[in-house]
Amino acid sequence: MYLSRRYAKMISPKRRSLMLYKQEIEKLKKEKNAVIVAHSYQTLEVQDLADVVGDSLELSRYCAAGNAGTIVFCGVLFMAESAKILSPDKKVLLPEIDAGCPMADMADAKALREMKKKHPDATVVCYINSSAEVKAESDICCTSSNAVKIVSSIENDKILFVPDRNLGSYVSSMVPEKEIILWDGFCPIHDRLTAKTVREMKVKHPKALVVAHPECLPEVLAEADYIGSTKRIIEYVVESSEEEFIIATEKGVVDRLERMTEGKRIYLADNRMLCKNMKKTTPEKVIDALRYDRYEITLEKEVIDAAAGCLERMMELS
Ligand code: CIZ
Ligand code: SF4
Repeated sequence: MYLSRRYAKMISPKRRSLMLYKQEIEKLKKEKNAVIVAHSYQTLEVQDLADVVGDSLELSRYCAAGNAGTIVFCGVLFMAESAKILSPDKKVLLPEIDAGCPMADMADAKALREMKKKHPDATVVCYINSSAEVKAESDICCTSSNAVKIVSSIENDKILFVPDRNLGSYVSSMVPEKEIILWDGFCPIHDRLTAKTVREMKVKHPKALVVAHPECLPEVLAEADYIGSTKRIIEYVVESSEEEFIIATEKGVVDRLERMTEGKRIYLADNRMLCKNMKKTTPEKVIDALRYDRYEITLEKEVIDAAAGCLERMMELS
């Protein structure tokens, strides 16, 4: 894309620099045979640079299926690790090395090994929001889209669920016949939303439907009209004939929905539901990732092999 001087003067400096970034990114992508993928919690500016926007599993699957040699993963560390596990021969780059996930950091492999010793007869199910090492110690992975299905399909009635206690307790309410031992982890962004705030929002917007992510507290889920993963939340709101929604998940989903649903009114349940780690990636960092091949995700072969088994068992069942 060439910007004529006259046209360039008519647009805002911010938009102009974004257009120039896009130009340079396209050039670098061709040179490096690269793709850019972005999670729905990324800023719209970053989402606009991506070849595909979605949840962690969709994005990892997209990367594994394509033939790009380099993947720029705009998200947080566990997501880029999952892409590397499923595409070990590709170069996976995380543009911001400090973009971690506090919930994933609440479980480490050593502590999980100790917990497994206490419950040797339990099947270990790990949420995709976990490190590669935790996946390598687990029997099967799940996402918020398929957690109920995965746990239901396990023959064993005793499950150790790691690390999200809120998603785990939601699954437990849906599959009451299983004994589910919960790890004490949580997402600080979803966990800070209270049922009181949701009730206040309902009073302010009495016609709105409450749509919540299962990482929210059980008391919040009790107030919801619909519970689902980011992908399901987006599908539900887009397809619904209703016009007003209170969204209980990270702000990026609200930004995306506002664009996708003209005329619908979309409210974030609590303005504090903003994941700082997800917002660390910027267009400048995406360009630098492509220019300087940074920051490359590397994992030990044994970790990749064991974690791949955990992810592949999930994919066979979903
Ligand atoms: O799996 C994902 O991408 C996350 C973190 C949440 C979701 O519900 O999609
Ligand atoms: Fe982790 Fe929560 Fe941020 Fe998702 S929103 S990356 S679970 S801290």
